[in-house]
Amino acid sequence: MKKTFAVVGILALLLAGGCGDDSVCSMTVCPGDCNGDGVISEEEVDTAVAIMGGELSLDECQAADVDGDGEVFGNEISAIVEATQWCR
Ligand SMILES: [Ca+2]
Ligand SMILES: [Ca+2]
Repeated sequence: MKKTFAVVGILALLLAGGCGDDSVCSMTVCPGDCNGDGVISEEEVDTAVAIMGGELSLDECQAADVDGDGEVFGNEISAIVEATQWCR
């Protein structure tokens, strides 16, 4: 049983683009999709990076905070950038 779960987990990671075992990479919705249209635009990636850098407030794009802890970190940017591959 446990082995089955492990295989499913590995497959899910491969499908997600090999994001590692980070929790933010297991999102099923598009992380960083500020306007919720199902597509992550370059602009939305830029917005997420700007929020991480403190140039913009998280209010500009709540979706950039993938794990919902109130801050945007590099791993979340990575998850958003990877998600641009399948959220489009
Ligand atoms: Ca969008
Ligand atoms: Ca966060």
